[in-house]
Amino acid sequence: MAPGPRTAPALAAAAAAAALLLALLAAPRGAAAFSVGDVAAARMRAAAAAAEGGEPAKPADPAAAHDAAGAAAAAAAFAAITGEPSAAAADAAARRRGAPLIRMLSWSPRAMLWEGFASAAECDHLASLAAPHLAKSDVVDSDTGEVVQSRERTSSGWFLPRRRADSVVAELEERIARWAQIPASNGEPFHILRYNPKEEYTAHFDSFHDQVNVQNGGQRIATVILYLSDVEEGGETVFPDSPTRPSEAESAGFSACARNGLGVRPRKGDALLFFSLKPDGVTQDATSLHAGCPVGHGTKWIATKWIRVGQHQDWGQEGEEGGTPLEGEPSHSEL
Ligand SMILES: O=C(O)CCC(=O)C(=O)O
Repeated sequence: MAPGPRTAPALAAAAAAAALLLALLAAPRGAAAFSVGDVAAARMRAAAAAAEGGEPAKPADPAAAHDAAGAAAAAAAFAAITGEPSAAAADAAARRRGAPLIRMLSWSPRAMLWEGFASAAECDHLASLAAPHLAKSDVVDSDTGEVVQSRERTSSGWFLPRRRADSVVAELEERIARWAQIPASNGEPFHILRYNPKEEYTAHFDSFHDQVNVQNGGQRIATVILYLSDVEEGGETVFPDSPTRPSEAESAGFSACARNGLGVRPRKGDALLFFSLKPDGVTQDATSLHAGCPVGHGTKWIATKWIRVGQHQDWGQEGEEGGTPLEGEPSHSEL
């Protein structure tokens, strides 16, 4: 069974951590910037000094002293909240417990990854529902409303029938709604895509740049991409205009395409949530431009959930068969 929503202790810990961060941000110069690495280093220095029976050496610079005090306080709070000495140890412990592990990847765009969002059985179920229906991907031209074959998305795809026809689908949609904190009824039906080698989805926005597509449910505010398969090589999702870059270790094995931005490796069961609108819910976030890199080796399966600011009109019509592209695919001529 896939992990459920965050537990109350985890929420309390997150709130305490946020409070600590706010306190540090509100503190005078020198106190705001710290990383988990700084925190761990400060703790180790303090522990070494204590073991030797002395006080930690006092930095000459008052701002540095303030930093060290802030870092030590943050480290103590982190350890008290998580019971773990470092973020890496907390992650490892969370994995051992089977707890959900959500990583904030970037603030521009706002993007986070939930590792192990769906079980292997849930992923296989979605792929097997789609497999008999896959057709070369279409897009809807925003100017003419015509369904045309996509040159930008060379994969094959299928829109799942409406929810409640399938309890696995309904459960995944509810899980997404809890995570994004947006009602499930604002979501378009899942769109399942399969990419064979060399297939890709070139850079595009999920938000619309026309007045036609927003008539049903308003603008797309967020997207969840659920990876239904591992991919041997390539097939990463990439945000080329994000200023955030993964570390060397995180991007080891990435294709050249994924290195050209903030890359996310497709891993079966992981889910990527990102926002196409800024927190005001209106302004489009230019850094949400993204692409599905060409697959090198293997086959990539994903299920995409586009989420609107309002209720999506067809929601609740049960028993409708999928396979018909909905309006709402942005025309690349306008991007
Ligand atoms: O294949 C990917 O990683 C990206 C898919 C995508 O951009 C989409 O479905 O909107």
